[in-house]
Amino acid sequence: MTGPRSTELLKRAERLLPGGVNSPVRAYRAVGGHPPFIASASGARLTDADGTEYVDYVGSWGPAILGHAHPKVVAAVKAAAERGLSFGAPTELEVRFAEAVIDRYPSIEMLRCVSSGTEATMSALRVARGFTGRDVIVKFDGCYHGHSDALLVKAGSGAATFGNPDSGGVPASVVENTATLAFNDEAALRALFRESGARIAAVIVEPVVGNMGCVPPEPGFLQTLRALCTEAGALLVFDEVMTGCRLARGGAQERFGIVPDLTCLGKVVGGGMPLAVYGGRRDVMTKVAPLGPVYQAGTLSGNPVAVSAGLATLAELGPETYVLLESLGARLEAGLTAALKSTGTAGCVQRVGSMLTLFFHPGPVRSWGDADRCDRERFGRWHGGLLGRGVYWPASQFEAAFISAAHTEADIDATVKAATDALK
Ligand code: HOZ
Repeated sequence: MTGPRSTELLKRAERLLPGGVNSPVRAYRAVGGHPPFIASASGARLTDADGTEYVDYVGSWGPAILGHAHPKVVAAVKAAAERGLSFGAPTELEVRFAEAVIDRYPSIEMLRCVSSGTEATMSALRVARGFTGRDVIVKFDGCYHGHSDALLVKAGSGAATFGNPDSGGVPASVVENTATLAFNDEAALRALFRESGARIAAVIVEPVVGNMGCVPPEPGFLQTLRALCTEAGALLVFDEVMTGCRLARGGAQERFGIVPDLTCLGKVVGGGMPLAVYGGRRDVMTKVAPLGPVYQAGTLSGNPVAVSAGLATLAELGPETYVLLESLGARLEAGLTAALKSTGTAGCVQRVGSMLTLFFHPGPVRSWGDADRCDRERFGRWHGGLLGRGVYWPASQFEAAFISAAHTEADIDATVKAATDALK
């Protein structure tokens, strides 16, 4: 039950905003109940408009890796804001930010800042098409790469949550060059490359899927993908908007030892501000205007306040942060797995580092075909039980939960207790 102030705000919001929200996964229609309206956040905790406090596992859908309102990030943002909010001109901060990203991602030789993950993936694919002179892009069912037209095909995240994996309003002609495959299906991948490899501009993939819940790649899958792309002259695009700087300092590509041609980053690199990145091989990125013919632009791209938040966040993410995130993640995974067992619930917990999902499916969940068979109704009841016990969990079976460096072992243990009680 949300409090009276959130309920009143939702009523006002529903008259003004579709579903009362500015992004569909924030609405609680897939889980029942109403979303609490958030008034403030600090560390691992959110406080809603009624003063109720929650331990947060959404983390703004990924950016809050240090916890909310980290003092150093807030100080950097304040200092930047006092120097001016936006110039629409180059700044030293952008150069330092690009250096910081490239230092973490050896596969990125040049990058462009944009304002959202959607822009990053859309632009990366435009560059891939411009570079290769080919039209076909390949994505995997249940992966979500933002809401640009060509990528809203068999999409995960909110699109899957609300039953619109192929969105309305997208002309068939726009998606006729988007091919889709099941994630982790190596045989289908090989077959597609055998038939159409010479027509493929790029394959875009979440190396660890977060947008159908957390689904890791099976051993060898990413390696096969890399080899097939290289052989066919197609570009491999890693969408690391969720995994970037989260699963390791250099993201999933460092963790799995794969070198993509292009990478998309967002969320963590923006430190909670609207900032994302696409970048990669120099010979590919020099096709971007003004060096090359592929056009892409943005008034707020590389915004100084956003870049300051990103730089301050990256500076705080040392090796010890990843050790901490791994151990907190393992603790939550073990606790939730025990909760499923002790309550006799058919479910499984899948985790990579600090990304995790409890699926109401006996598991393993290897692809969208598996995820789609989860017990959504059971997830909704569990979600409501968590919320009532002060745990703010993603309001969709098909979104990963995130742990931050501000969570403590005591938070995790209290969450496991709440999760167990909510399963009973
Ligand atoms: N892109 C985020 C991860 N699925 C969700 C945020 C949103 O769509 O609002």
